Amino acid sequence: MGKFSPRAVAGALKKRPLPAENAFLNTESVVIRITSIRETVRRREKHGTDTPEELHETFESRNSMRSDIRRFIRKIPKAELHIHLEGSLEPELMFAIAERNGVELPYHSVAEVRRAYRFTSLQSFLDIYYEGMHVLLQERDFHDMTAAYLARAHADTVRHAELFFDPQAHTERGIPLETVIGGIHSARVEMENRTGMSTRLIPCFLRHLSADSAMASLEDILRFRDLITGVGLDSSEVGNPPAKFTAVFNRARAEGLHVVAHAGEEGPPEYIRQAMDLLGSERIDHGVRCIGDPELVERLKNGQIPLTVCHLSNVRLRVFDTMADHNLKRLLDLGLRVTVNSDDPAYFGGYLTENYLAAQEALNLEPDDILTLARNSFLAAFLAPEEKGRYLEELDRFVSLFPHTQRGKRQ
Ligand code: ES4
Ligand code: ZN
Repeated sequence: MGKFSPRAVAGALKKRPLPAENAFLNTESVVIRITSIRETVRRREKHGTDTPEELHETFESRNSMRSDIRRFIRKIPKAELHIHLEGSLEPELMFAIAERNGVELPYHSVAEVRRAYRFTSLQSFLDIYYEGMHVLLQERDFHDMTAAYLARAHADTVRHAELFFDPQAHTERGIPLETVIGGIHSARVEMENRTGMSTRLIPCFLRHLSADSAMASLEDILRFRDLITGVGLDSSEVGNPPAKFTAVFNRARAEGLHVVAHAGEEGPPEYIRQAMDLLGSERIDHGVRCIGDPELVERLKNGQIPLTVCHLSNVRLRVFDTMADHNLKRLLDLGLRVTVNSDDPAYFGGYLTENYLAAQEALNLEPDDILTLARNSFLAAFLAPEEKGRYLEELDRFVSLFPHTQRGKRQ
């Protein structure tokens, strides 16, 4: 008997009465409905459908099941650990800011902007991404961009977000770092007060620029040491190995900053090793190309080094041909500490719920996989143990409403 069969779910429900506090989650019928719809769809797929009525019913069932799963995904408490704030700048806001700043964009409409978002590689994206952020001039612009992202994240039940931004992309254009950090920080404080969510800031160094430029940027950043949790490394990966920035990251670690780095997105497994061995990277951003190196996979597993995976991004940047080809589920099944993240949601077509949903659909994730991903997101966060504990307890309370996700409860 499958774990989604009505009998299994009904039996579990009997043993464990559901707390009646959430309008969506508290009814037995919803859980049983997900189960029976899923069974029906599977049976139909196996044995085929014959009448148009049955086909229609299958279609309806699919839609209904999809909306139930979507709701489960949206509601589950989670953390986001890999989001570039500048990559959350939606075309609508880009236009509004451009207008108020008197900046001319090379596009006439939002639709034209979106049409330009067809990428063939990381670099083809980065060229457009750096161009897009040219509208950001005033503190208010950084504030509005950050507030818009955090409101969107809150709607996805993101309880904790660690926010990347690219100081050099702004200071190189003559925008002082206080303008950038001032805007981001005030939005953070406002949204934390309004929603109770927590946030952290992680400025990243642009690896296509020199190590000297990164070191100068670090000194600039250290003027705001109290507002910063860690540092990261992003931009054009191939040809700019982590080794180039060893001295910069030594200095950052000496300041007690956390360290992360993009590695193994387009670059080879060797870059992941360098990120850990030379930079002291505590998490690997992307890291999906580790799969070509079994020894490295073993090391990532044994050390439970978190990978902040962004599969919508990977498919849009052609790291994988299709979502069905993505190795997220494989990495998860190998026991790696995988997390799901949105990277540059305004450019890649989805925030966190869409990312989870895309993986669920293409890779057939079970509820327990979703739970593991959410749990991993808190375990991998740069939070004090008691803060982590608080979020994990909330997750446990959520889980207790779903008897068919027992495996996810304890790891
Ligand atoms: C990025 Cl997807 C990605 N990769 C590397 N650097 C980045 N900066 C913003 N998005
Ligand atoms: Zn990234």
